[in-house]
Amino acid sequence: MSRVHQIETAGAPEPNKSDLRHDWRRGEILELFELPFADLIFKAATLHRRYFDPNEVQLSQLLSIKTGGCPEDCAYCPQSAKYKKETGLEAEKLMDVEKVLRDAKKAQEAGATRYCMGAAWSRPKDKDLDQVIEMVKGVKKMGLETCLTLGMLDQQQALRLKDAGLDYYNHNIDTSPEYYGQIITTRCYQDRLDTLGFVREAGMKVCSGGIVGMGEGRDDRAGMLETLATMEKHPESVPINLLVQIEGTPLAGADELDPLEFVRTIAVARIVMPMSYVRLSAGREDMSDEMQALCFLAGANSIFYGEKLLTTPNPAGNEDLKLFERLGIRPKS
Ligand code: SAM
Ligand code: DTB
Ligand code: SF4
Repeated sequence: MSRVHQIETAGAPEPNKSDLRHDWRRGEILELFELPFADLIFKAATLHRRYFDPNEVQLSQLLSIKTGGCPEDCAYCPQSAKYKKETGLEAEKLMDVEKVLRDAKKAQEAGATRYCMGAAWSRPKDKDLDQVIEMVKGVKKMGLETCLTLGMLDQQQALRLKDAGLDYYNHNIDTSPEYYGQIITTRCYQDRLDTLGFVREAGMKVCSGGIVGMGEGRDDRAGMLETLATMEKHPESVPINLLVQIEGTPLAGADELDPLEFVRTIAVARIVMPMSYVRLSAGREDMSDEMQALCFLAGANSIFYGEKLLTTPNPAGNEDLKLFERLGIRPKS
């Protein structure tokens, strides 16, 4: 390793108290959003390299193990049964364990280190959890990190998943508490926080973030980050999704977010949660290489990898690797 590289990334592994805060106020977060762009990116990049190698990006691959037919009404989601007539998305049953394991193996061979399995459920039934646990065990045996996103959990279910060896549970808060009611009416913000509490108490790592570009204001983007950054322990993984607009869902046709505002959101997430992985999540198909490069500069250090998210396309793996090469980024091993 060159001396220059050592100096640049020789960050203190121990958290500095003034960096790692849990008492962020909305106004302070908004002040970060309002900084001149260069100042904001510099601040975020400085923290990024204090705690991470800025030239390393973690790769997570997703699979929808149970698609469509969901009873919730999330306005962005093509998998809600409520918009089925408009989206034409057919509900499928839970996938076979073997098929999931074959896909996980391919993801690993392509370079992913974490495998995330998602189900279009409001909450899993205990019977379904038996089959999902077999998937987790099989994927873990391959040496991949495991992540599930199955909707709300109760305390017992969280403990069962922990016992099965699950590493991460993903459950997004999606937006600010104030804007949430505009997006979902079938469950409330507190339900989400309760599930995250059970996941944390059970001893699993938390993956939680949200979506921007849903017509929310900057105050809501700040409010979403405030909720995450004031948790007793920050989520280890923070996915920031740019809305993928899907024909037939209520959010199709929403005003597009200024790409630089998206980059600002990534930078602010990096600043308020300096030790978390900030994932550039859904929406990369609509981002230029230059926009993604700015996001990495602003502190994003994880992506969804592989040509499909849950139901929508994602850039092909070789395209991502080409971009990494141009930027001197290495996939995290
Ligand atoms: N049903 C479970 C739940 O909602 O918790 C798990 C699967 S759900 C599809 C996982 C997350 O995907 C949602 O919380 C949301 O943040 C994200 N998501 C869904 N549709 C999206 C879209 N069209 N654009 C961006 N993100 C989306
Ligand atoms: C997350 O924050 N984003 C992912 C994952 N966690 C489950 C899902 C994105 C879904 C995008 C729309 C689709 O493919 O259906
Ligand atoms: Fe269901 Fe999850 Fe889609 Fe909401 S985001 S409709 S809970 S699959």
